[in-house]
Amino acid sequence: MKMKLQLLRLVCACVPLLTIDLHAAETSLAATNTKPNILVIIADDLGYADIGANGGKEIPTPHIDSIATNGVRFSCGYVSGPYCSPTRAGLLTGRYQQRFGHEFNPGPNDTNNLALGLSLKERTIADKLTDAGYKTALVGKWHLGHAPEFHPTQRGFQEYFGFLGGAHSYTNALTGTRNSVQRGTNHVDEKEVLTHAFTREALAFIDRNQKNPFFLQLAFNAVHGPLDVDPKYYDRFSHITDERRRKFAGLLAGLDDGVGAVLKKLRESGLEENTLVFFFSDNGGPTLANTSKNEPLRGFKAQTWEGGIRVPFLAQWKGKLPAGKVYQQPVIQLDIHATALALAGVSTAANPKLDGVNLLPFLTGENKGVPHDALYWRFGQQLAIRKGDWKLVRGAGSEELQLFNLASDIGEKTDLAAKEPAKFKELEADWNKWNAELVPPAWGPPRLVAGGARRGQRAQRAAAAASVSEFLTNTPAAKN
Ligand SMILES: [Ca+2]
Repeated sequence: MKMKLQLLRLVCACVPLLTIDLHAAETSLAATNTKPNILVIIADDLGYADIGANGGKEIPTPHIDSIATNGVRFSCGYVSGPYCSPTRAGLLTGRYQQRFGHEFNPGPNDTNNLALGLSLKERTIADKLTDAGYKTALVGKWHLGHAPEFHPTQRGFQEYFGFLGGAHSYTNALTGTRNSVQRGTNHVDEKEVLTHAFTREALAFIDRNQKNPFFLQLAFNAVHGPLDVDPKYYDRFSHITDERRRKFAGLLAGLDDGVGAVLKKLRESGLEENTLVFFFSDNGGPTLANTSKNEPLRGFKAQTWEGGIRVPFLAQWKGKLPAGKVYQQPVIQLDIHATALALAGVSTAANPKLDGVNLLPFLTGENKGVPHDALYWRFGQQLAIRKGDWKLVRGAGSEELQLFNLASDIGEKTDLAAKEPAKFKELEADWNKWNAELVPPAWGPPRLVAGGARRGQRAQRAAAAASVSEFLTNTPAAKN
């Protein structure tokens, strides 16, 4: 751009009549080129230890890991919901989703109630970035409502290619169902393996938007079940004897290759230095259901133990963020919303107040403080607060509030509630104060214990359902 402006100045200096046009040209260039692109890549049900950057060894993830090498790895990157839809509601609004009742999934696939979806009172990041002049697109999973008014194209996304439910086959397009693949609002008969189709669509979107700022939410459904993997990827892992693990490996490798293709596209398009990339998983791994790994964290998806809420979380922005940095202060996916708005020059002062913060000053070292005094969770009867190294939690399968010091006990094994009563009371009071700002869930829990649960899923669904059924007779508002 600098060269173009210099050329324009030179031309205008020679031809005075063009002076007025110079201003217009500069304004136009500034409008089109100064706002960075924002690419948010979401993995589904990917556990903390599933990526090489977080210590995973069995299944190579070189492309996902490259984001950490070229940018920042968040060792304490969290999501505000321990499963799919709540986390996406938090990302899109930048606010704890329990503030507007989005505590549970609105349903799994095409069987859910049409009345349920992301509150129409909330403005999404795509709404806001559209207003700021961005081209916006969602490629992949939505899971924020099936009714026409909840459709991504009604929620700020100018383009949409994906499915509306919470899960989808990779190899069977479910054509003719409410959960079939759509382009815009048109159902399409997708023939390609879904991970590759999403990659293809992301590449095409970037190709179409070389000259204007864009926001792309690339929400892969990998590595969520079903484990109906592309045979070519399944064949890569003949050394893995466990059949389900082998299929999972194929799904993860497909995801990793998709991420690699998109990163390569940015690089080859000359957009790497003008694009902030985030990568995170929408919740921790459901270890029994899909063989994902959360070690050394305790618990799994649908739990407020670390294994349900601490996830792979990476960012890169060539030339703007340090490369190879490990950022250890707790951050949360709500921050992606606030960071994107800051990049786009959108004021965050307007109501409703965001819970996320702009991470850039913390990552560059400009701000030596911490992004959050505390982070909070509520998921039915389960709850948690993390403040500094301390975590107060009532996790799945536990009746009691327990206190852990994550700096010395990342696996949440040694309850310090009795030893540290002052810290316990402090965190309890903080959580109660936050909880008083929330509303009751706008809808009840999904049918977590559904017929036909596959091996491994039954136990996890039962654990989640137990916490949910407790919640129904004992709401947090009543209890606290
Ligand atoms: Ca998920």
